Amino acid sequence: MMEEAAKLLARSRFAIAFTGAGISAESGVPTFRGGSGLWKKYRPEELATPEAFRKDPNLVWEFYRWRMKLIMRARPNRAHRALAELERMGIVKAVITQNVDDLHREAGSQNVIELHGNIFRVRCTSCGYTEDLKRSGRLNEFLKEKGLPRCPECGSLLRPDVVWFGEPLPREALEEAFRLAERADVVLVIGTSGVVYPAAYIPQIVKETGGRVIEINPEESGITPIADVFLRYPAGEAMERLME
Ligand code: BJW
Ligand code: ZN
Repeated sequence: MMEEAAKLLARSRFAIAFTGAGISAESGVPTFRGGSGLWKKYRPEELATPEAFRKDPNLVWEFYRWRMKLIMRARPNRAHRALAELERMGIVKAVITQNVDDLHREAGSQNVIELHGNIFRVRCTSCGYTEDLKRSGRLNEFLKEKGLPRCPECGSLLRPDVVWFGEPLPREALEEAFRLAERADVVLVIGTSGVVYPAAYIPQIVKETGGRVIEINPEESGITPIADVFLRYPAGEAMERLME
């Protein structure tokens, strides 16, 4: 199985990666679904919605500040690093991620497409103001502040610049991801339950346009039925063995 996957990758002309929360699990970032995916008494899916934010912005901001602190301390793991290495080798052309944690870029991947935004960016709920808190150097200050964050331009509520259920994905990122999927002859799907759309179309498009699907996940997922090779391992171990 491992040899077959390695062969597919080595012989590919245009391989891409499609990643989800599972690739960051070994960095200590909790996944959304399954055993450990609980925060207080809420399921993350109940908090990642515009309705939850309208009803109780304090609760939603408390959740996101907690996640920002956790993710801030997280470091890329050997799976993130292996993907960056595969890009440097010219094998993987792009990483399409559903993650908001920035760990692919920190690991050295250059061509990263973020489908669900980035947790270190905030944006205004009424005007066009956005801020990248890592770049502006205000992340620590922001996390210390109590109460609801306000827009410095217009005073309205700020929100995390991530995509919640029922919201459209960033158009350019989604179009680029679909273009890449149509071109790809191999997609390496790592650590996603494959149930959230339209992101989950990415491996399906690769498959339908004649490409191969390699999946890495310790559990079966929504992608497993279309996987040509299913490597049932945690991401770090599978990527390390694949690189040998
Ligand atoms: C390991 C591991 C280890 C563990 N190694 N692996 C078509 C059909 C059905 C429904 C829909 C559809 N189209 C749209 C919908 C509705 C909805 C949807 O998909 N619902 C389904 C759930 C039923 N989609 C939307 O609402 C999307 N928007 C949309 O469609 O808009 C339409 C529109 C157009 C025009 C105007 C208006 C609207 C938006 C979806 C946004 C998702 N947002 C979130 C939160 C992001 C912010 C944040 O981080 O807080 O994105 S939800 C959450 O799920 C997050 C993730 O990116 C996403 C996917 O989760 P992921 O990454 O797969 O994680 P898990 O936890 O599910 O799985 C982890 C996996 O790792 C597991 O398989 C483990 O086994 C594995 N694992 N350890 C490797 N060590
Ligand atoms: Zn504003």
